Amino acid sequence: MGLALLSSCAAGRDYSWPKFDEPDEEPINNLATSLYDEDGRIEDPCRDENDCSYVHSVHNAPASQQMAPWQASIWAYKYQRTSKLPVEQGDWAKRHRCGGTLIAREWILTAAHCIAGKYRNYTMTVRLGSTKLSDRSGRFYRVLKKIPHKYYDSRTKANDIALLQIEPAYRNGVRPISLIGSNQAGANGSANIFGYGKTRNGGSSAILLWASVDVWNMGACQQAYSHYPGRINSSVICANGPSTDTCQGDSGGPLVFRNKLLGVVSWGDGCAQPGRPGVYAKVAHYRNWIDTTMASRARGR
Ligand code: 4AZ
Repeated sequence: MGLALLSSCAAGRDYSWPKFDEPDEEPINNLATSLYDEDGRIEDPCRDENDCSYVHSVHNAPASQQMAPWQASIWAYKYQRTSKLPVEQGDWAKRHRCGGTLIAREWILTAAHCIAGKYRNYTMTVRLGSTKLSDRSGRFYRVLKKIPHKYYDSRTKANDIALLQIEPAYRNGVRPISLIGSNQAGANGSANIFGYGKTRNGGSSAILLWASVDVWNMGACQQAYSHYPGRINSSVICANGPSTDTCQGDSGGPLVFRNKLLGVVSWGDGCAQPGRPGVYAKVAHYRNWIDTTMASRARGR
């Protein structure tokens, strides 16, 4: 009887528990899988409370899968070895390069700079269902399409937003996040950041971290970045905390406001520098682009 009740509930809702078995993607032979960052460093910053990451506050914590069921880690690598660096540090290494956010079963929202420029000809795969880079949890999903915003400008970082179409992700613990409504476009107050990016010590984090940040008003942020005229406008949101910020490796990842996606990690002057907040692509501003891009691809165009 209990079971019947359960299944009738499930039938009425779009429950997305695994419909089929999803084996892990086969490891790719002859390819190094690496946890090192560009500088060959990696840390698990929360071994010691005091050296936790930029993505860190007094109540800092490693994030659990439940807290961040939509967090993606974008892994990228080149087939050809292109530098003299040790394999595990070079372009050849298959490793975490950027964050991303699952916004629909087959769509990841990320930053354009994560897939443009030198990353254009990297092979990419998206890891979901995991909060640790170093174990075998979660699963890698194939990237079917990379769609940077048409007007992304690598110099000014304008329109630093992109969509990745992946194999549909139905897996326990993996769930898309809702996008912020335009009525909350001017959200202020505190929001949360998540990522595996650089920490206070300069290395990447092997575990997903989160922290709280405050959303700035646009005028204050324009002043903070007055040396970059025109870059702070209604298409971005600025946020940081007293000692928390996103950093390299967090790019493409989420800024979350009341369980909704508010921003996409884009750029900033350094990391966790007082008076220099992180700059995020504002999801509400790109809502049309996101919706129409997903819809047209879904119709196969
Ligand atoms: C980066 O290099 C980067 N403090 C990302 C975020 C911020 C700075 C740099 C924000 O990808």
